[in-house]
Amino acid sequence: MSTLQPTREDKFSFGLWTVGWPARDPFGDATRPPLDAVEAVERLSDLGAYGITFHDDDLVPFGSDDTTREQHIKAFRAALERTGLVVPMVTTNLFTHPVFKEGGLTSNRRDVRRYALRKVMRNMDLAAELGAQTYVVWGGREGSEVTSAKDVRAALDRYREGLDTLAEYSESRGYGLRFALEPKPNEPRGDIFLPTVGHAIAFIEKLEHSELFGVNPEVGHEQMSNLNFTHGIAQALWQGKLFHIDLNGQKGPKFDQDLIFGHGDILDAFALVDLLENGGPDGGRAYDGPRHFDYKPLRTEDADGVWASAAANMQTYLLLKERARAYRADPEVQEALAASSAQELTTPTRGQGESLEDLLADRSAFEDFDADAAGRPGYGYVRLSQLAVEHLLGAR
Ligand SMILES: [Mn+2]
Repeated sequence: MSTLQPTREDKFSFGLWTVGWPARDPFGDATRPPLDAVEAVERLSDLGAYGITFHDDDLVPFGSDDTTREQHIKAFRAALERTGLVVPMVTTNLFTHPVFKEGGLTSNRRDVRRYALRKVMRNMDLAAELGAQTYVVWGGREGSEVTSAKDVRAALDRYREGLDTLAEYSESRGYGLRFALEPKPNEPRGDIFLPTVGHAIAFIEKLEHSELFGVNPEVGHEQMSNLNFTHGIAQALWQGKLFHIDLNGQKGPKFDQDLIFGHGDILDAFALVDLLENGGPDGGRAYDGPRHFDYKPLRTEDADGVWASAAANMQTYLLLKERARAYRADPEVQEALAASSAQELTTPTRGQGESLEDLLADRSAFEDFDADAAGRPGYGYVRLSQLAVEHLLGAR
């Protein structure tokens, strides 16, 4: 294995539910014992992570009484203080308990929606107490199997009302949380509302406090829709809406595989890390938030395999970061980029101060333009693509 050592500056974080997944799936029982939250904090810290995140019910089992709840939180907080691990993000489980089988914030039943709101708000208190800045909302049960049974416009009204209420709560308590909506097309519902990054960003514009809302795109979730994840991230960045990111691996449109980051579409993972690390205006980081892994250690693995998989996520990210840097620094890559006119895309299509009438009067733009000649030369993308592959394979 590679010897790249993650540091806190890399900002790697993990969900408690990832390393803690006992590997129960729809067809089989758990293959691993439950993992204590304190052990998760200690092991992740030892491996070089900087943060840990959780759903309310990951940390405190659903239905625990107040005394038990306090004990869990106390032990967790002590482990954080001992290790220096932080909690950058917190989220709510609105999907496991049968009460949410028809949705949380968009359930047809009003009492369920009110209960869901209160469940989120209680956990927001804890999030703020632990210093979290981001609150993720994944509406896994917000959707339907029977399209005709659900008034989607009414559901979106209720979704908006629920999120507006949560933002109002955060503001009224001075928590200063930013909310990140996590899109997913399906699973566990047949169809989930806000299925892609694009749907979520459009929906956010309709919220009262839209400035407090962004997205938390997950690699596999977009790829389940057969979409280009890096394009989705680039648009989220362009719109100022990349509030958080969930890294993992997926092999095309099928069930949510939650593989180790890079263990699905490695070329897209390479492009993604290049964008995140080198895509800023100064060639630096385009996104400075947590590099959060939301994956599942394979069901075939024992406890050693769980920690090996946590390390593998970070190793793969760091290797891709190193490869992306080498790729950018390679003179041949720069030459190929220049040959493909890549830089020219940053030049505005209209000249400075060029009016619409000027554009219409410019005969070189249309009447005298030789479209056939302009259509002849190639862009040399094969060369660029192969250079990326050679860098990825360590051949350069
Ligand atoms: Mn996720």
